[in-house]
Amino acid sequence: KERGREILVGKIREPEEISNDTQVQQMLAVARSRGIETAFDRADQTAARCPFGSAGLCCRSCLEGPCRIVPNGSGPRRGVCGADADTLVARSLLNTMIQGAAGHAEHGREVAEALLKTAEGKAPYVIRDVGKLMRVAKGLNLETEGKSINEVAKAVALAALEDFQKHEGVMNWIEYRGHQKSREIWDKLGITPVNAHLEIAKAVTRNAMGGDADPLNLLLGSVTMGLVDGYSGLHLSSDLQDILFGTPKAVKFNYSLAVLDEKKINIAVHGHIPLLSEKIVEWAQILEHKALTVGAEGINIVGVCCTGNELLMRQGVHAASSFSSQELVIVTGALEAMVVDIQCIMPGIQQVAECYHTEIITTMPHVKIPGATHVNFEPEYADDAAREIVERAIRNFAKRDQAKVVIPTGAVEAHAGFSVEQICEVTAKINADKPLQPLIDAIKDGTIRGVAAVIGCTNPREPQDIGNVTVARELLKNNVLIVTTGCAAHSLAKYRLMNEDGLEACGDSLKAMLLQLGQLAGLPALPPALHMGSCVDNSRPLDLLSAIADELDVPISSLPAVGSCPETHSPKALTIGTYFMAHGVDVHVGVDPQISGSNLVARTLTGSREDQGITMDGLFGGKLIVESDPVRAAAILLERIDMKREALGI
Ligand code: XCC
Ligand code: SF4
Repeated sequence: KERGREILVGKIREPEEISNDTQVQQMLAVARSRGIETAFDRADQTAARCPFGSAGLCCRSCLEGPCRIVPNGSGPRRGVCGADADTLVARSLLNTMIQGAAGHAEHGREVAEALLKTAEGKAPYVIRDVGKLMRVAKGLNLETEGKSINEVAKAVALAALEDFQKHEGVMNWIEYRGHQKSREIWDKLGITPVNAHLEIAKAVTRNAMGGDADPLNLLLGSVTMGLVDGYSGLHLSSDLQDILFGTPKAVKFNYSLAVLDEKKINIAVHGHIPLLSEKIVEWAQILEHKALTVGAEGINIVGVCCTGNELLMRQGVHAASSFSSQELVIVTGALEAMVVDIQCIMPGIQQVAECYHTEIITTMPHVKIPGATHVNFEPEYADDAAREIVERAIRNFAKRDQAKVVIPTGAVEAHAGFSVEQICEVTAKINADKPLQPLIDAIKDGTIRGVAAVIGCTNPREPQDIGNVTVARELLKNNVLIVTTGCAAHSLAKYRLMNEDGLEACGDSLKAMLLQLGQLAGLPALPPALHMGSCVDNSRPLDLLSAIADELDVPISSLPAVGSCPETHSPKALTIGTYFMAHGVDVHVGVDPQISGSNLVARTLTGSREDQGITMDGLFGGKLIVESDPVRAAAILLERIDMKREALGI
């Protein structure tokens, strides 16, 4: 069997090739010694990837297919229906965008439902940030005068839900948050979304056999998906989650697999939506006394992926793992339950859990895993679900096999919670009337050369953290301010770019600024990488850029700002990237976006405004940069930053 496996598999990577993180290496070795397979092993087993699919040249849109075509070779140049490589690649990209946009839109909608039920007194949540509620309501032009908190919250929730139902006009959240100068371009192109569900349905139908065959038109469809993602997903979710759970403020947390506590009952919360996990934190406190009765010293909640980010941003809950190493949290042998909601949940966690006492608990009716326990989550019964989950974890403690427990040591302390509101609270200590002015001045005089959002995931095929950390360090060295979200933020926390140790990575002027601002914030320094939250919180960097652009009265595309997604695995990251590009922000992707089968598609996305033909850069002022080498990628991003500085005359 082993020999057969070698032939199929090719090269099995050593733990040191898979991750730089010694804890991940250690746990991977433990997993392998126990015969437990993880995503890293499966990435090796499936290393030989289909050349058609990788290039975007495999079409499964109808039952005449699948059609696999070879535009420049000896094989067929068109599918049975006559679709050529440009159409196929543009369609397959749009397919990816639909997945991303739908995922985030559904996240937004679920939070909106929860807010509505809260406002109607049907769900056991409270409005934690009334100030933000009022600001959002005003931004949406809703009446607040003489209304109760719940009345305003209900109006905001209904305005949010309308973004999934409107039959004409423009999404409320675009009217509210969309940057005017970008909006003009979208309106002129006729790509501004009306409502999320309508646009997603339209995109699905245009992508079907016999639908849209024009590659450029399909690419504009992808941009619409970017806007759906950005406004009905990111902005809407961040706004409503801030209203329900509080707008993040500077907070400390620990990062690494070492945050699991051998003496306590450990519960990992994993996925994206904080609706249930916030309740689990609450119930873990309420039921702490029960943990003592089974011989544990308490209950320890740890975060994985973006549910982890949501909890660490607002509650300082420690984070254990990013996406690619999620299974290793179970391999510690000390995890009583892993509770999952939606997105980025590997089905493989169940196989690993079966080697331990860990109970995998799914919670959403549309996200289940065979073999896992399902405790259904509805906002109305959030307390019941959270209570049941915590009680299950407490019961599971007795089944833990202490002989199997291996928890690495040494967690990194990190600072997070940098919402735009928090950043402005700090800079307002320099300029109370215009809180953004100190940042703008620093950008103008070159203290800050540019701003980069290092975002996205970790990917089991890529050496873990290396791309994310290298891009960030290269940019910091050159005085580029880093904001970060998602699993990329986990990488940066792990490598000490979220505490004052990371100052050594910064250029002199950036370092001086972080020290100055840090003191105003009551910290030794602001961390070099400002953690803005989960993936839906990619609304926050855009809000920051929007506000800066407004102050300067320029389009966002004029700002020396870039995005970088060095290690992504997720369609959602491509959709977020497209949303950034639609605002004129260049976006780097470090993994293959599977568009190489069409020169036209690749050129349109990656070409410059000076190039012939239509390009993203020419239309929106931001383009896609595909580069797998993180050092080279950072150099290209710096060039683009300098180009924009020069055009701005700063
Ligand atoms: Fe998923 Fe958001 Fe990517 Fe992490 S960063 S792997 S999308 S959890 Ni969103
Ligand atoms: Fe083949 Fe065209 Fe059908 Fe795609 S839509 S599978 S290219 S016939």
